[in-house]
Amino acid sequence: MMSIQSVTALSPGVNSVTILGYGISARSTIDFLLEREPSIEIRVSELKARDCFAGIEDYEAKGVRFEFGQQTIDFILRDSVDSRFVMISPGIPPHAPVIKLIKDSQVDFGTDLDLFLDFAPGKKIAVTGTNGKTTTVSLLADIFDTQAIGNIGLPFMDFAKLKNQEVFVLEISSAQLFYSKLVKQVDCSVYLNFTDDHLDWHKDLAEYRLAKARLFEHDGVFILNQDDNVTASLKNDKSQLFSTEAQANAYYEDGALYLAESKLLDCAELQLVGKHNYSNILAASLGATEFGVKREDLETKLASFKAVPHRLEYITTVNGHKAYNDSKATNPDSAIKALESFDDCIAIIGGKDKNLDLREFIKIVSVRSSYIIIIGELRKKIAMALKNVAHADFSEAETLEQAVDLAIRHDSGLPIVLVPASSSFDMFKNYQERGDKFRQLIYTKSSGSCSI
Ligand code: UMA
Repeated sequence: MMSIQSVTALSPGVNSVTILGYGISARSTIDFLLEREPSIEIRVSELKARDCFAGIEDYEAKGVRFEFGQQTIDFILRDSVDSRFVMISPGIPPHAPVIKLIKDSQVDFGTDLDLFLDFAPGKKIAVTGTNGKTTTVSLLADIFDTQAIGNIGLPFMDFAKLKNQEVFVLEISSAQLFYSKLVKQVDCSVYLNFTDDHLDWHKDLAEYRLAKARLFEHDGVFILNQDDNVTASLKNDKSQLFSTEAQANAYYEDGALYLAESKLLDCAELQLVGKHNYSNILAASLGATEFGVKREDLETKLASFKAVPHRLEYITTVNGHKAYNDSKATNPDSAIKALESFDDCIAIIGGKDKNLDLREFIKIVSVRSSYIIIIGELRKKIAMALKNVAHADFSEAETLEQAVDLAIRHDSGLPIVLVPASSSFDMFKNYQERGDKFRQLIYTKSSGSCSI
């Protein structure tokens, strides 16, 4: 049986794990520990009320103990045990009161990423960056015939269910890096880009940048975007660089992609569009090469790879409008890149206010969209800003359905793009639920079951 000992490079002999937060990372970790380490005591402390969750009794019957509606040090550290590991879910920000309790208590803490790195065999390639992570890890996973794990939505501790245990493809967010202790154990890390994001979680941009940089403290290979000052600043002797602006280890030039100075593919052969996607493909190509994938196999995979859901995903045509779902555009920079793929469109924007600088986004959305519809917590803030843009035509909508109706009624035939530039948590469980709802609304209305 594997042991949890090496997590306890932090403190040997852990025999109790307390998990803070009861989301999918927690459930995956509980399942793994119950099966593989049944002697370990498991506790879960969650701020929301018990009735927000289902299936608790099954876990309780297996000995898992829960605290709901509050997070107390009394519960978290109850019963003297030889050694305890506290696993922090990534949704819990550093300013949460429970984090102060943990730090003050000096107990060992980390994340499910640490548990994964401790238990999982095989090589690990990890991808971070503000935008493009999902596309890049999905492409890498396709190349390695596996599923990507981590921030993409399949928790790290689900690794045990994957068929390919030789290479693990990890999507890692800054929150997952922030609390991690063992992140130096990855073999190769990829940094796509760095822009303003997550200022509702991190205290400032410097903290966000430092958290990302933690993925580049190991001795393996760094794959870095040469076009981005922040990522390029981490360059060392072993780095592999990619660029869509100039020559590098992998680069874009005149409508084609190059690897090690010879042509890989013409962009016309790819299913993905947009320079930001070429950048993701170049990064994945360097990663694949690093782990020994043959060039002809790589070319075949690249040519057949399609856009992932919620990433400029074409849905269908409704009332003469092509509809695209870019619900994964959860920050202004990502939304700008999506908007740059259209000369003109109807943009559905807005969501949770993350205190980000929206000025550049407001400028681009008002140039690239003949009509803008704003939803969510950011509605008033964006409407105020657009009032100062002379030519901007915009409306506010209470719900996503109202927004879709307004878009469909516009008689321009322009593409409709859901491009929120913010996260979804004000109206939806996550960006997937927002994108799924949008897709479903478009399909319903295109089949004529709703009067327009
Ligand atoms: N909670 C507390 N105490 C607090 C604050 C929160 O107990 O002080 C509780 C919440 O009520 C919640 C629980 O913590 O019930 C866990 O929240 P979580 O969001 O960390 O839960 P998971 O379901 O485990 O999801 C996490 C990632 N969530 C976040 O980073 C916010 C998922 O990324 C990720 O897919 C999953 O782990 C598997 O690795 C989502 C995300 O939005 C998709 N990521 C951000 C992004 O992509 O922009 C970073």
